[in-house]
Amino acid sequence: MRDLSWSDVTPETVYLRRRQLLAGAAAMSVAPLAAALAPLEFRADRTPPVDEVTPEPIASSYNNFYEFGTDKAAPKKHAAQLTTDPWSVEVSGEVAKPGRYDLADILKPHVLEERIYRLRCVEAWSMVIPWIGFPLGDLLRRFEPTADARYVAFTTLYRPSEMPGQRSLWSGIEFPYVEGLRLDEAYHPLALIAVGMYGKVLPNQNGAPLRLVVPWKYGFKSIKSIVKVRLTKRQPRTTWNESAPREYGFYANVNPDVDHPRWSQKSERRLPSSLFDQNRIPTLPFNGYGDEVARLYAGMDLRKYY
Ligand SMILES: Nc1nc2c(c(=O)[nH]1)N[C@H]1C(S)=C(S)[C@@H](COP(=O)(O)O)O[C@H]1N2
Ligand SMILES: [Mo]
Repeated sequence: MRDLSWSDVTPETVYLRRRQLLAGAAAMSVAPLAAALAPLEFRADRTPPVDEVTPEPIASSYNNFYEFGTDKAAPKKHAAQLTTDPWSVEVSGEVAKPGRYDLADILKPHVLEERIYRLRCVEAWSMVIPWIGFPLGDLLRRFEPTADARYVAFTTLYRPSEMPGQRSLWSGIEFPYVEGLRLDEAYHPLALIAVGMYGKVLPNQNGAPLRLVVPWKYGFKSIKSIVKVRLTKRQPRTTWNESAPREYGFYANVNPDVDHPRWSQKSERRLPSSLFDQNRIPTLPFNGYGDEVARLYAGMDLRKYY
């Protein structure tokens, strides 16, 4: 499965992957997730990747998930203790249908797709991951946002008993982790709610049981282990922007022309990367998704709205 390219994703492999996903869910004893996934159809995505898929062991062991520690190896080490069943998502704000939705109800109507997306961390490393999920917009529409809804805000689980990073005084950010998007960004078909990767249920360290993936933005927008979704009139607060406003903006579109104050954003280390072979490649505007998303920002000064 390592070097899976787009042309390899035939209906059979997609079918196989669905079975693996279900088997994975059963093996991980996430029974409700397995039950919720069982009736789902799988559909292949239309966005062809141009790069090679990152080896799965790297994508599941080199993580940013401050709830489990700031070290890249900490999430894999500690996230096994996270309970992802039962899980529910509280939907509130500018919607006609607020409420607390069980994970199974969240997933039920959606067709899962595999989408191979680049993930570009602001720390200048990147990966290419075959995600499994469905469009965020399809989920939001079910809650019937009102005419006043202009943004969507997300919150990660706050459970210090299972998240050692939330008990630490050293993380540099406040918990719970929060993120947000403008509603038109959220409705863009590339914005994904992911529940799996590499044909399996998401490992806890990658944000189980459900997370956001916004491939044209820096990784920190892709908030993990979501428990709250709120539609708002005003731009919501976001964790990294509050922690260091000069370094991390609300928009966070991948932009090689706007340097991080402490390092360049012109290139990235495509994992696997080592001391001897950094595997450095140029960073593309909007992480390479400019043809699809640049129109969302027409007329905006992207140096000001970084
Ligand atoms: N709740 C939460 N979500 C988070 C983070 C985090 O620390 N906490 N880190 C973000 C950052 S900075 C990145 S680069 C990606 C990393 O995703 P991955 O570990 O699945 O590759 O998750 C993002 N989502
Ligand atoms: Mo990141």
